[in-house]
Amino acid sequence: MPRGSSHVKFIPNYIGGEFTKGSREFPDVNPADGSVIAQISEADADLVDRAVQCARKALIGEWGRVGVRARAAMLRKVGEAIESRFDCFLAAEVADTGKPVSLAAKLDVPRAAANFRAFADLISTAGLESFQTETPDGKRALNYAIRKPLGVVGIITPWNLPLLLLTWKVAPALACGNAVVVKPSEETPATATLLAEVMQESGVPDGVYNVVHGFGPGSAGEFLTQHPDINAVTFTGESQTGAAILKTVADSVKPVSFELGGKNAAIVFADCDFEDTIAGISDAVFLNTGQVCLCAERVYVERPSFDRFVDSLKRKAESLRLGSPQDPVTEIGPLISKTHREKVLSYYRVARDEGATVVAGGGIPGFGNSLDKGYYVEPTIFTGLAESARCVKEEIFGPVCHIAPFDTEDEAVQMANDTKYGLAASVWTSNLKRGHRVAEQMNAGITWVNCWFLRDLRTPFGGMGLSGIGREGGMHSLNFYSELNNICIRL
Ligand code: NAD
Ligand code: 6OH
Repeated sequence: MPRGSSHVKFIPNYIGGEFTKGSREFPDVNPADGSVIAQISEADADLVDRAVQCARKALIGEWGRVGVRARAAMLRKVGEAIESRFDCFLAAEVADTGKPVSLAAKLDVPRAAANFRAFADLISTAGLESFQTETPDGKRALNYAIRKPLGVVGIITPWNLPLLLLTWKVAPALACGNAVVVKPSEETPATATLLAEVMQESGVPDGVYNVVHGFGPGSAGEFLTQHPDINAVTFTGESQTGAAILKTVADSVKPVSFELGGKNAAIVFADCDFEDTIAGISDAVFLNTGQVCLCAERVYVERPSFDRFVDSLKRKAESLRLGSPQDPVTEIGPLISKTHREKVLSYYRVARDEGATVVAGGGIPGFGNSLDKGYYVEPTIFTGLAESARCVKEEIFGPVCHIAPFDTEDEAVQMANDTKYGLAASVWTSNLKRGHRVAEQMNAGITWVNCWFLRDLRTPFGGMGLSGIGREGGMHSLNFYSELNNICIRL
């Protein structure tokens, strides 16, 4: 990768198989200490246009003639190449996000390789429906569908699981024969750019995978979604950004797939396996410093267990090791940015103003070293808020939850569903009949029983309400990233 000055890395765009410099640069900041780790090259409207044209050229060139078997083989190579450069991806992801190295090593990088493998397997075996048709007036026909690429897909992703979420979309898009232009988050550009090197090495033809860097409005994100020659947009990020993108693509009626925010509930019954539940809820609230769209920010606990649960989760929260992302024992890193920390701390203040009891945390930790310049906040637990409080209604996206008691199953279901979002929920009980009964009533795209963020890449993934449009995962991804052409042959 080309380098800028001798001190910081330079992160270029990747267009038509070439690492390309834009006209402006902006800094890539390490959230653990506020230091500048790289200069990122911003793509202007001309460069975004060039990326889209290169993608289109690839579709009518060599890539358009690559069959399913060869595509699957290429995706497997990409998965292997990610694994053989595991340490590079790990270092880049940890430096950009500030997430603990132990987490990125078990979650982000392995999932990126798994995403490519899963869609290589799926596209190799996926069939389509066919029907032998008999009409009322006696005609006979054979109907069958074939899968064609959508064309050029714009992929826009957030900063919380940068490589995992990018590859979750790139892998099925390429499996279906599309060419992509990706716009990773301005906060976390490194791994999308490293992936470009892997694409080159793995024989993916030039123009099939393009990366443009920059921001949303008035920058690469908006230039991409406004571009008349893209055929679809797939986006993961905030609900209000999804709304802005929907408006941008409305006039040209482009297909969209949106995975958006959440205000997810966890329901804990008194008969749960208590220790497992505390460990599970601690992950659900605090993993990745609470910056996972699936995180539980609302925890409802059956009243007989409420005091014990609050006390145990408090002890767990206070025992979590905050520290340098590079330290293998660190469990909690910083938030992504200064601005995001201000947002999270403003919710900590709002909660107090709304009358919350601060059970744990609520402030900024002190380290007495360079980490004090990082964007850390304490893992935080509130109780005592009304269900109408802003901190119970709005997505905070930090290491924080509110815990409220409930008396009946119906009351728990009603409180959990009282949200405009609908991404994920979890139910904790040793009564599996009840686990199913409650899960079935959740207004959510995904409900886990006695677990959280346990993923099978073949299952439908997405949200309802403000949490998204459509589902990806397994065949749902293949169906979004393809045009199905039904052919009817008169027999
Ligand atoms: P964001 O919406 O601010 O940014 C996401 C991406 O969109 C970035 O690449 C950004 O540059 C781009 N963008 C912003 N405005 C744009 C515009 N007008 N046009 C085109 N592109 C634009 O989100 P974020 O802050 O990076 O991520 C955090 C949010 O993402 C949270 O709300 C979280 O819940 C959500 N999220 C959802 C999922 C999911 O699967 N449902 C997964 C991860 C994150
Ligand atoms: C949101 O922050 C996490 C999303 C996770 C996935 O999209 C996934 O496929 O696991």
